[in-house]
Amino acid sequence: MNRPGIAAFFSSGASSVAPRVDALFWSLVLASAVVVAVLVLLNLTFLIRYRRGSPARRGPLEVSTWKFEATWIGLTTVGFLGFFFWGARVYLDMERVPADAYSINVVGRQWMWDIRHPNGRREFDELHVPLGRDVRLLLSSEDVIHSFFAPEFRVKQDAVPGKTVSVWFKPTREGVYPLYCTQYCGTKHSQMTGRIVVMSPDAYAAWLTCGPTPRIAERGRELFTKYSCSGCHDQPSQIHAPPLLNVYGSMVPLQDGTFVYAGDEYLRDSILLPTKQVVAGYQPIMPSFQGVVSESDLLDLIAYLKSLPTAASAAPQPSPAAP
Ligand code: HEC
Ligand SMILES: [Cu+2]
Repeated sequence: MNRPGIAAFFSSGASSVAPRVDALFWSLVLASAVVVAVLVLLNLTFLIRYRRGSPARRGPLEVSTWKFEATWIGLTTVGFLGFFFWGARVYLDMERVPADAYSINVVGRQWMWDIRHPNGRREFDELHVPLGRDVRLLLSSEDVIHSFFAPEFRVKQDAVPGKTVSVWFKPTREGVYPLYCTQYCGTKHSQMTGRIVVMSPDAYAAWLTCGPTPRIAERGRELFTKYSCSGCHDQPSQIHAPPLLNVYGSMVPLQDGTFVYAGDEYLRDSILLPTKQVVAGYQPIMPSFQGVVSESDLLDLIAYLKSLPTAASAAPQPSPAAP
């Protein structure tokens, strides 16, 4: 599985975006091949026609060529700009995560992929996903830069310490597919491989509940006390800090008059970089927990914050079983 041959290069992929990426890729290859062929043919023709001693005419041209030149320049410009807009479209669709996507946390660590499903089920170097569902991966790293590469899904994204990035894909074929780390990340980088298992939604729902599911929200609550978040945030408190109910999924007013959507990235930033976005009406007194909480504790803390009554709980995330 981890040794794709030349066949993988021509594989039709296993995600909704794969055929679109492939169509663009092969069209670019074809267009480049046509350009190369034209250039090589013209070169050969001229080499032969104007070789030394040939009787070909070498004087100034007597016919006007501007129409020919304008057409040539015009058509190629429009053609290649077409590729630009086509590529931009595919790229933007890959970048924009659908709002109701199913979120799974993926942490890169020397040298493994540590994966957590919404109910707390955890797995290493293996990622189970439901078929036909928009799956969003919240990627982060605990140490160095890793890169999540799932070629059959046409997904490749760096996992950078200190921030979370989202990628998404929609699996279209059941099966087992390779997963790699494509950023040199130390001695055992080459062994940082895994598998992505695409299952039917029913099988996925069953798989999700059959393993051990630690109560991450409860662990998060303990950590909330351990890191003394509760000292400031639990009401009543001597310190003026926002109560964290109804935060997740809401629009938070900031000191500079703007609003920010409180998703996973915002919660993470609030804990690691509290001064980046200061909530309106509060002083920036919250200490940064960068380097204090581990990536794993951070995910549990976030899980706890998300388990509190939230603005989003009015419109709950669809269950993984629902297609
Ligand atoms: C010294 C008191 C203090 C401690 C300790 C503290 N916070 Fe805060 N926190 C604040 C204050 C004040 C704000 C509002 C100002 C700001 O945004 O920085 C805030 C903002 C937040 C926000 C954004 C809230 C919103 O309404 O958008 C989150 C989330 C958060 N804290 C989580 C935590 C977590 C988790 C911990 C423990 C790891 C923690 N805080 C520890 C004082 C604290
Ligand atoms: Cu790596």
